[in-house]
Amino acid sequence: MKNVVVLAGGVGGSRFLLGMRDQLRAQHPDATLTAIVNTADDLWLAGLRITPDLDTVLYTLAGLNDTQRGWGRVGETERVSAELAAWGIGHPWFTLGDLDLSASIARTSWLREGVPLHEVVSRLQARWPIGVRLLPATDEEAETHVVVDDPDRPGSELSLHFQEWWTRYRASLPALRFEQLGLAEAHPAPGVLDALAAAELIVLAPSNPVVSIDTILAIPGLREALRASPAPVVGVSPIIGGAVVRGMADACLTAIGVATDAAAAARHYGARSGAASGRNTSVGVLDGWLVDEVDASVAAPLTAEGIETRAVPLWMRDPATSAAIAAAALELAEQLLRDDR
Ligand code: FO1
Repeated sequence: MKNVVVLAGGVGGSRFLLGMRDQLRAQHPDATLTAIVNTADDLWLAGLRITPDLDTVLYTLAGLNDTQRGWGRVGETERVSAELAAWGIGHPWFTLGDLDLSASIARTSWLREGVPLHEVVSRLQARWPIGVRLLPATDEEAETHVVVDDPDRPGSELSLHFQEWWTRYRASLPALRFEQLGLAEAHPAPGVLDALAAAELIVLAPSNPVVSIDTILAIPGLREALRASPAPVVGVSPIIGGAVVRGMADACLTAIGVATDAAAAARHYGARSGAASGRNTSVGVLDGWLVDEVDASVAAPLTAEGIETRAVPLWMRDPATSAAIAAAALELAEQLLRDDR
């Protein structure tokens, strides 16, 4: 297994990437690991382009992330943020630390010079030997907005940027639908299609299926590239025992009519081939699926539908458990290749 490509969002994706990196270093030292990271959480704030999932992945792989807060840099201060707040710049519900701001200032400075996002990411990550090639899903802006009933004007709809829906309202306003503004004009970032074509394993990290993974697959050409890839596509359930591991995936899944359980998430991604039933056979991407042992009962039915499913411990408590999940994904991929799926 030499070329592994992981589609990932923020925190869950970062932890999984740590495990996959460790596992490949141990088992396949000549392997390359590429992360295609969600950019639909991104936003303009205080004149700066903020890219939360890319930053979370970069900081985590560099060992600089704040594990307590779940975002930003460890050892952070908020002197600039306090000054901006005094002038009413930015949002009180979206805190940017000083070190974190420096990355956004550098990013915005390059973007204003015409440097595309994938090159900005390459420059930012060059400071730390993280051992993973980071690619934004797209260089273009395709931000997730969440349409809700306007709490101040009953009967009318309000479109919120995902970050406001999540960090200000904690996803408490039921989402009527999700929209990715600018999606039709977006293209896979340079390197993304080549990485998928050269992959020997593609993994959907245990990130939010709706606002982190679907938002990557929705970019024109991305889903087709997965379906056309010769590599097995293995997903890791972000739902354990009917509950999300963290974040707001349950609120998101409910909003699109998908049950918050390990089987429904797999069927949402759909089987790429095999005796699949249900609505997703024409757009399905999955060959394999990992569920936690508490969800072992869904393995047989999903396998019968064309999604080879295994039950393994899925709680990423520490680097060792994350590496074990990565090992399980690699083993499942080997089996799928043997079965020539
Ligand atoms: N999440 C919060 O809940 N509150 C915040 O104030 C906040 C600030 C923030 C700043 C930079 C950044 O990269 C991420 C930040 N996040 C914050 C987390 C962010 O909402 C998540 O990383 C993802 O976008 C959602 O999973």
